[in-house]
Amino acid sequence: MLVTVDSNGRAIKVQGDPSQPVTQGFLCGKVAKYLDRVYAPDRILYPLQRKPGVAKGPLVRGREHEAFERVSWDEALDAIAARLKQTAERYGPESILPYSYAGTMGVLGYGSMDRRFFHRLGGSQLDRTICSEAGGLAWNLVYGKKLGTPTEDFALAKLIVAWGANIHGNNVHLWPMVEQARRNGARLIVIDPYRTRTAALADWHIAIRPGTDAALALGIMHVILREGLEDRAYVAENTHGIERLAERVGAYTPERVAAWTGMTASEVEQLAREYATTRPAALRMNYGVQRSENGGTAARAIAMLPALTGAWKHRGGGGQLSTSGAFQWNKRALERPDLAAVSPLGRLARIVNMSTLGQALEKQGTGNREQGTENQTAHPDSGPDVHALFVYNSNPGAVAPNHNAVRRGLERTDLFTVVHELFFTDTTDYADYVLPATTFLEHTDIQGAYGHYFVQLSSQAIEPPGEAQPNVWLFSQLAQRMGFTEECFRDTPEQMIEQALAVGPDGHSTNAGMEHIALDDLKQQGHIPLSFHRDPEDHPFQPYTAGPFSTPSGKIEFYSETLAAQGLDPLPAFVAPTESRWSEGAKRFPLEFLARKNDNYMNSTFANLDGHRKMEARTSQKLELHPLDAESRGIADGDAVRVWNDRGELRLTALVNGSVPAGVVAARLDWAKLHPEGANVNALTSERLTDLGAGATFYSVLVEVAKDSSQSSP
Ligand SMILES: Nc1nc2c(c(=O)[nH]1)N[C@H]1C(S)=C(S)[C@@H](COP(=O)(O)OP(=O)(O)OC[C@H]3O[C@@H](n4cnc5c(=O)[nH]c(N)nc54)[C@H](O)[C@@H]3O)O[C@H]1N2
Ligand SMILES: Nc1nc2c(c(=O)[nH]1)N[C@H]1C(S)=C(S)[C@@H](COP(=O)(O)OP(=O)(O)OC[C@H]3O[C@@H](n4cnc5c(=O)[nH]c(N)nc54)[C@H](O)[C@@H]3O)O[C@H]1N2
Ligand SMILES: [Mo]
Repeated sequence: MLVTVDSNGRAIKVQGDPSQPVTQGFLCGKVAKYLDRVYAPDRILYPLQRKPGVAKGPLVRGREHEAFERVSWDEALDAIAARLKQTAERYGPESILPYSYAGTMGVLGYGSMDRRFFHRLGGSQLDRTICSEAGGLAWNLVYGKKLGTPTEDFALAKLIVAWGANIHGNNVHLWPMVEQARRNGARLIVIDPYRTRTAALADWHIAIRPGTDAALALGIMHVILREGLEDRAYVAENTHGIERLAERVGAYTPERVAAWTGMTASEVEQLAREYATTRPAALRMNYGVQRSENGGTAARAIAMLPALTGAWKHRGGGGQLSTSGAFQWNKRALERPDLAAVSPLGRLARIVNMSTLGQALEKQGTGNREQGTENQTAHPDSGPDVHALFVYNSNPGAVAPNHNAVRRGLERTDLFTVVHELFFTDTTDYADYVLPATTFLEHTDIQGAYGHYFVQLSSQAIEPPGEAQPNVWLFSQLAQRMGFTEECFRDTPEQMIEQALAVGPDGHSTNAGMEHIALDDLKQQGHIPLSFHRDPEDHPFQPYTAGPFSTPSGKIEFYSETLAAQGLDPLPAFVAPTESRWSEGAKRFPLEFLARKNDNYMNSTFANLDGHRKMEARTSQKLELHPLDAESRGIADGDAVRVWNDRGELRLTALVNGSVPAGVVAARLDWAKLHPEGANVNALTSERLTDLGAGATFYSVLVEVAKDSSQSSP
C-alpha cells in the first residue's frame, strides 16, 4: 500500500502499490477508506484510567470517555506494573492472561516484545485458536507444511473450486486471477451454505449444509476411486495410506452423501468427475470450512483431494489454504521462550485457549486443548484462576464465542483488565486501563502473508496522533517498570526486524527462502518475493509435486499415524456436529445459524465507522432466513425477530431472501454495543471446540427464531 503524506505530515491518500503482483494496485473497499479510521474523531489518544466507582459494562457510544480519566503514560505504566507484580505474587504469575490476536498482523506487532514480556513474567500462554487452528493443523497433517499454489497462478486454472471460501468478500485480491482464468474458459464452483458475493458470481453454487463437508469430500473420493479417476502414479509415488483410505470411502456413496449435504447423488458425481478430469484444477479452501465442530477433519479430507488427482502436477492447479508456512521468521529470537526459565515459574507457563475465554474467566477451567495439537509444550489443565487480563490486538468483547459468558467474566470486579486499543470497543468498556495504540501507518513493521509469497516492509508514514504508541513500545516500557533487566527489552523495532530476518554478517537474512533479502533492499523496494518465487515465469513454484514431504512418513498422508497415536481416527470420517439438524438439540433449536463476517469490516474492525457501516447496511442487524422457515413462523420480510438458544438472545430484523437454504439462518458479526440490547451474534455461539486444533466453532450453532411481538417493525 502506498501512502501520500502532505507537507504538514498528514496522510491524504492511500492506494494499492501497482508494483505488487498480487494486489496489483488496488485496495479492498474497507482499506480504501482507511484514512477514515486513522483520522476518526473518536480515536483514543491518551492513556485512561477507569474513574473510581464506575461499574464495568457497556458504555454509551460516544460518551465512553466519561467513564475514564486521563493519566500520563508514566502513571499508567507504573500503576499497571505494580498491579501485575502484586497479582503475580498473590496468585502466581499464571493468573495473568495475555489476550491478543490479529489487530495487527505485522511480525513485530503480532507477537514479539509482548511474548518476551509474558514469558519473562511467567504469565499464562495463550493458545491462539480462534481463527485457523483446526484447518492449519489438518493441512499440516496431510502435507507437513502450509504451502499452496501461488496466488498469481490461479489465473492459469481451468477449474477453481472455492470451498468455504468467500473470495470476493474476504480475499478480493485473488478475484482478478479468478476472472482472468474464467476469461480463458475456467469454471468457478463455490461450496458454501451461504450465497456470498462469490457464490452469486459462480458457475455453480453448491449450498452445502453446514458442517457436512467431510461427507462431501469423502463422497468425491468415493466416485474418483470407483471410476478410476485418481492419478495412480502420483498417488503411488507421493502418498501414504491409499488402501485404507479407499476402504474408508467405500461407505460414502453419492446417495448417502447427498442425504447429508442436501445435494443430489448425481450432483456429487458430477462434481467429482469435473474436479478429477479438469486440468489444471485449483482448490481455494479457506477457513470457513473449519469453523465447525468436525471442521478439522473436513479440512483434512478436502486437502487430500488434489493429492488424489495429482492436481499439484499441473501449473495453476493444486490448492491453497494458506501460504504462511513459507515464511520462516526467526520466532525464537522474536519471542524468546527461553526467558520463561528466568520467570518466577522457571518453566513455560500453562496454556489457556482463547476460544474458551468465557470459561477461563468464569473460573471453570482454562479450556486447554487435549488432542491434535502440534505445539504441546506445557499446559496442565489446572493452575490459578485468571486475575488479570491484558488485551491488545483483539476485541474479545465482540469476537469471542459465547459472548454472555465472556461478558460475565469481564464484569468481575476482582479482575484487573488492561486494553491497548485504537477505539472504545466492546472490550474497553470493561477495562481498568485503556491505552492508546497506533495504526499501521504510525509504526514500522515487517510482514509475511497468508495469501502470497512476498516479504514486505511497512514503514511508518505519519506520526501517531496524541500519545498513541505501538505494541512493541508498550511492552518494552512495561518491562522496564517490572524491573526486567534483559537487554532484549530495549531492542528497537529496527533491531527486531533484523532479528526476525536473522540477518547474517553480510546483511542478508539467513532464514530459509529469505537468503537474498536485506533490510536495505526492503526499504527500497517495499516487497521482495521469497527465493522460490523470484522467477515465476522460468521457474514457477509448484508445491508438493514431489517428496520428501515434511510429514512423519515423508509422504502426503491420507492415513495419519500421528492421529492414531493420539487415539483419534487416523482416516477422515463424517461426524455430524453436536449442534446440527441431526442432533437432539434440534428439537428445541431447529435452525442452523451462521455467525458471519462482513464484506466491509475486518472481523469487528471498522464496524464503528459510519462510512463502513453504510456499505454493510443491507445486512447489518438483519437475520437472513429462507422463505419456508419464515413462512412457517409467520415472519415476513422486515419483521422484528428474536433469535435465541440456551446461551443468549438477539433481536434482529428479518431479511427473507435467497441467501440461505431452508433450515439455515445467518447474521453478521458486529459490535455488541451498537445493538440496542448490547449483544451480537456471539451471544449465540458456543465455546465447544473443533475436533482438531481446539479451535472455535462459530458455524456449528443451533437457534430458534420467532417474530418479536414486543416490537413493531422498524
Ligand atoms: N472483508 C473481510 N475480509 C476478511 C475478513 C473479514 O472479516 N472481512 N476476515 C479475515 C479473516 S480473520 C479470515 S480468517 C479470512 C477468512 O476467510 P474465509 O475463510 O473466506 O472466511 P469465512 O467468511 O469465515 O468463511 C467462508 C465461507 O464459509 C462458509 N461456511 C460456513 N460454514 C460452512 C460449512 O460448514 N461448509 C462450507 N463449505 N462453508 C461454510 C461461510 O458461509 C462463508 O461464506 O478472511 C479475512 N478477510
Ligand atoms: N461470530 C464470529 N466471530 C468471529 C469470527 C466470525 O467469522 N464470526 N471470526 C473469527 C476470526 S477468523 C478471527 S481472526 C477473530 C478476530 O479477532 P480479533 O483479532 O480480535 O479481530 P478484530 O475484530 O479485528 O479486533 C482487533 C482489534 O485490535 C485493534 N488493533 C488494531 N491494530 C492494533 C495494534 O497495532 N495494536 C493494538 N494494541 N491493537 C490494535 C483493533 O482496533 C481491533 O479492535 O474473530 C473471530 N470471531
Ligand atoms: Mo481469522
